[in-house]
Amino acid sequence: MKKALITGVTGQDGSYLTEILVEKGYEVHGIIRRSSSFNTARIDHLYANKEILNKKMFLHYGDLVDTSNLNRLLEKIEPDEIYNLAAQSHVKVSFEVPDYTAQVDALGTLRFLDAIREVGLKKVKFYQASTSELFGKVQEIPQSEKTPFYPRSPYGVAKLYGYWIIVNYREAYNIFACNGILFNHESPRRGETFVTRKITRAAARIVTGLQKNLLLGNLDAKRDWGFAPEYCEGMWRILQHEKADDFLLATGETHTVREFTEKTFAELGIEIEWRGGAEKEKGLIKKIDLEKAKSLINHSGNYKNYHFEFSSEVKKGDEIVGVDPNYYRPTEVELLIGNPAKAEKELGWKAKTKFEELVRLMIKSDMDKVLRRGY
Ligand code: NAP
Ligand code: F7E
Repeated sequence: MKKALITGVTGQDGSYLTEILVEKGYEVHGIIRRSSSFNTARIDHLYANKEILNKKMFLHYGDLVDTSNLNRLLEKIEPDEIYNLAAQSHVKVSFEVPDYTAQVDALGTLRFLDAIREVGLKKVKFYQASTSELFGKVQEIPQSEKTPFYPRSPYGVAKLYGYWIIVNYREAYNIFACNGILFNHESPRRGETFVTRKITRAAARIVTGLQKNLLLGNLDAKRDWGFAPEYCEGMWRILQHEKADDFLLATGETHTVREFTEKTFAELGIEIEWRGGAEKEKGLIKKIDLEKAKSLINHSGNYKNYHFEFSSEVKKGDEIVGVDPNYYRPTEVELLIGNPAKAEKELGWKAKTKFEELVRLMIKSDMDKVLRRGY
């Protein structure tokens, strides 16, 4: 039985990767942080499963800023594969906490690589969660593994250090260390402050009367959005490649935040009309089609005979989207679109879920949560 160690196991990707590796027969060890409130919601279903907890999945307290803790865990677990997913992962927040972001995202990677050397794990394979944010102010369209980097945030710069320290330790010490340069990947488990989930969650709350409107920042930023579980499977494939190397995972399509918003509301039968510009721009309800919303909800199978109605507060002409400049970033990444040709050819990996399907599965999940739990 192979042993994997995952940092960031409580995050979006960590939770999917744990499921994938358990399914493949791995013994999975996850590092969790101490928190003043519960932070294990994404892995609670695994935790509650008696066949999995302490049989196939083991949890350990730790933190990427604690060197002695990492050394002890590596000595105790002796993993075959390490997936370093832990990070202060929010780009906007990294402008507020740049030092901490560097401590975790840059030096955390170094601490881990050094712990591998210290403990003498010669055969271990190491996956580093690198990111399309390395491309920042893009030097080429679309971006590939060969495109020069130009990060635009403390997060991007910290991850750039992580990227290069992986390459350096691979070359200097022959460690099997790989970068996965992953473009944005989303899911129903995406954190609620990232834009996709913020939109689908707000839309579900607006049509049910729990929230009045949705305030966003830059509506015209473009992203290459894929589906997270597919990208986590790609991480595993990267470590199974015969030679340690760096790979880019993306869909090859790009869409604006505005399109994501329009598509989300369209799934609920709401057509948006945009008025005004820049900070004064507003999204108003142009048309409402209740049957469309009903078909989305009933399609999930959970609400076959459920009589869904829009909240009485939702009417034609309502301003349901607005712009709040507080969500702008001091330096923005305007356009990302990846070329995944190398991963497709050498790993046989391909993004299957494209934009429309991604939006649909996320809004369906948030409608389900609102109707089931009323959150
Ligand atoms: P996420 O949901 O924000 O999860 C981050 C994880 O890191 C959480 O488990 C968090 O723990 C943990 N963490 C944060 N600081 C830590 C520290 N000091 N020590 C130990 N653990 C710490 O992120 P994600 O979307 O799953 O992304 C996974 C990784 O891929 C991250 O490194 C991210 O930067 C990178 N990435 C993500 C994307 C994307 O589109 N999702 C794309 C490219 C790269 P808590 O649960 O306790 O907060
Ligand atoms: O922003 C714009 C925002 O925060 C996407 C992380 O997983 O992917 C993620 O980073 C775009 C940006 O993701 C709001 O300005 C508009 O242009 O969802 P996001 P991100 O910054 O792309 C990369 C690959 C990672 O590596 C990161 O870890 O949307 N935007 N209005 C907004 N963004 C947010 N969060 N909130 C808004 O209200």
